[in-house]
Amino acid sequence: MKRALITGITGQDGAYLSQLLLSKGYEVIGIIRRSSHRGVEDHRLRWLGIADRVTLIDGDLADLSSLVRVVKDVRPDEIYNLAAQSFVASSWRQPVLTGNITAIGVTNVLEAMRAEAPNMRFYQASSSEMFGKIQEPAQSETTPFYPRSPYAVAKLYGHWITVNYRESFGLHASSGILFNHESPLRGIEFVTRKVTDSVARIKLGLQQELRLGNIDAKRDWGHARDYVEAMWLMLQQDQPDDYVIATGVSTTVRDMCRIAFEHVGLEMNDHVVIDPAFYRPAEVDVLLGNPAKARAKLGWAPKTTLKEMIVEMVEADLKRVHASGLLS
Ligand code: NAP
Ligand code: G4F
Repeated sequence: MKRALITGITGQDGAYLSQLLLSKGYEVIGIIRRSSHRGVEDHRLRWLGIADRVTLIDGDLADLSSLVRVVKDVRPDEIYNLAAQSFVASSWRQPVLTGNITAIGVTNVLEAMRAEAPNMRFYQASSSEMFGKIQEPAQSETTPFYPRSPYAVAKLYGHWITVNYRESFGLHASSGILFNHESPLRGIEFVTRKVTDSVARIKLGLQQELRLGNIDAKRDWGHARDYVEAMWLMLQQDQPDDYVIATGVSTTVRDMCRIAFEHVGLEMNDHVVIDPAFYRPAEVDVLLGNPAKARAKLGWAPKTTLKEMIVEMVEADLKRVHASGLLS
């Protein structure tokens, strides 16, 4: 039985990756940071019905000693580094924390691995945000980076330190440059989930308006369930490498939002209010990935269209609101 260690197991991707690895017969261990709200952090694992099939161990990406201890105790075959301060908008308000976790945290995990288990395989969660002010119309592994937020700057550090440890120490360390991926388990602060949750509430009469920022921004959106499969495939290759994971289709926030409202028979213009409070100090106007390398070398392709995913998210949020008891 293979053993996987996942940092960020309580997040969206950590939950779907756990589900995938369990289905492949892995033993799954995750790092969970200390909180005074014990018992609620594993809500995504519970949503997927797998909370009692994974083991959670205390640790924090900011604390090298905790990572060394966990790697030494667990001795995993594969480590997936998904933990991060991952919300771009927060990274301007908490730039130092973002750097400490999203950038230096990667070195901490790599150092724990180098010291305790240099033969394990490592996955780094890099991001299309690193392309920022895009230098080519469709971004691939060879497109130059131009980060536009403290988050993207931190991710760029995490990306290059992964490449550096691979080249310096011969580690099997791969980096997935993943474009935006969403699901019913997406955090409520990200735009797709903010939209689908609001659409459900508006449909059920609990809310009237939805306040958004720049709805002309374009993103290449895929489903998290499809994207975690690419993470796993990267670590099954003989040689470590870097891969862009995307759909190759870019859509405006406006059009994504329209799909969600239309699914419940509502007109978005009756409810959406543009609020400058949600504009960012520097915006990434458009992202469009070229996943040709992943298709050719990993045999990976996305399975879910944007429309299918948004409908799944709206339906899940309608169920959640019903179950919350707010309607009674
Ligand atoms: P997410 O839902 O925000 O999950 C982030 C995870 O990191 C959570 O489990 C969180 O724990 C954990 N974490 C945060 N700070 C930590 C710390 N100091 N020590 C240990 N754990 C910590 O993010 P996601 O959407 O699943 O994304 C997974 C990774 O892929 C992230 O690195 C993200 O930046 C990257 N990425 C995401 C996308 C995307 O579109 N989703 C695209 C490209 C790259 P708590 O539950 O305690 O908060
Ligand atoms: O959903 P978002 O917050 O995602 P963003 O900034 O693209 O970052 C996500 O994807 C990255 C991969 O490219 C990840 F690395 C990162 O961790 C995260 O998962 O915003 C998407 C777009 C932006 O252009 C934003 O300005 O939507 C625009 N937007 C418009 N109104 C809004 C809103 N975003 C949010 N969160 N909330 C709004 O009200």
